Amino acid sequence: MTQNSIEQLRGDLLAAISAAGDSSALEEVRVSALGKKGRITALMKDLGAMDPEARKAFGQQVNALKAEVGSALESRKQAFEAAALNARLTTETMDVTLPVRPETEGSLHPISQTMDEIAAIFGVMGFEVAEGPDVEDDFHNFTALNFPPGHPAREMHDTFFLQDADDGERYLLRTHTSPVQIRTMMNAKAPIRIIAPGRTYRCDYDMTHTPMFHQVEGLIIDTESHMGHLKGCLAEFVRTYFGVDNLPVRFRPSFFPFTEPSAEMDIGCSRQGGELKLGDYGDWLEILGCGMVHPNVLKACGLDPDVYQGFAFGMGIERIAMLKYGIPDLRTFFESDLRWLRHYGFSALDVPSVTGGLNR
Ligand code: 2U9
Repeated sequence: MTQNSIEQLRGDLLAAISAAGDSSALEEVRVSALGKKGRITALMKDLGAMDPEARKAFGQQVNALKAEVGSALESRKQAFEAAALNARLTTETMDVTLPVRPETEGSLHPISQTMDEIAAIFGVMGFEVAEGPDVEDDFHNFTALNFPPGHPAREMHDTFFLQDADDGERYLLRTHTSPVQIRTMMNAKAPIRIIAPGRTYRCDYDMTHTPMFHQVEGLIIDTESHMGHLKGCLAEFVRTYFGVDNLPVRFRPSFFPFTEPSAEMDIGCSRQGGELKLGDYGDWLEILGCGMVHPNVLKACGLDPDVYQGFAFGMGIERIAMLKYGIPDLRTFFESDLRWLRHYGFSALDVPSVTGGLNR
């Protein structure tokens, strides 16, 4: 092939590229030039039969042609893509001022709604939400929380253990969200004011227990918080959450390894006629556990119990959701029954807030 015919080919191909009306026409030009049987590809094949001197000079010309045609194809391709995008942008419009359709399909699960409500109430009191892993080790789930070595909760019977790990550590599914507070105490500086909502796991299944359930726990660590603050904080919580201003509360002594003293809190109710009503009716319903953080727990987290103190509490989220929303059966929370979800679900647009309304 001569110099002139390379020039001729160059002119033909560049003209065909400019003349291509759309991307499929452009693709045809590309294949005719650079495809397996393309005209530039054929030139490359000719190189093999040439003597070294001629091959060098001709090879450079063919390579230059290939690069020039390649970049012309690319810029024409980009021009088509930009034109297609512009066409879409002008024809596909969206009116962002339209109101949201009321019949949106999805809804918030009552557990998510209840967690949001809890976070809104404690948020106003200055608590932050803390999270941690579902898979924990023995130290964060038990040892640091002052569980003695033979405590029944540590046994296979109650706890889901994972298969033995290579590092010799015994991993498990957390049986409460307390490890989150342990991790926070070990990593953050006092004062600490957190709630830890999340999934927890226990090897139990009957009318009132599911192997996975949700808890929220709270923790305050500083140098002066005491049982009086705990009572005020939790009374305020239940009155706001249930929307009953005069809801009576009482505290009964109890025992947990991680708190001393420990207590259980009851709220006022009535069970007359088989119907449960919350309020000042003379009867009592247990709602949560609480206490002052045990000195051994403070020590395990590197805090001096002669300087730091604080209170903690814990409650089951399914239980307080069932009470507020009249959901009679715990197991239905996890059945993914669409009719149940439509009935008990919440609109994602009704974001709970203490001032904006928590109780529909
Ligand atoms: C740290 C220190 C103390 C969290 C607490 C309870 C009492 C409690 C149960 C309620 C119902 C769990 O879901 S339930 O079965 N919880 O009664 N929880 S005090 O105390 C802590 C946590 C972490 C570092």
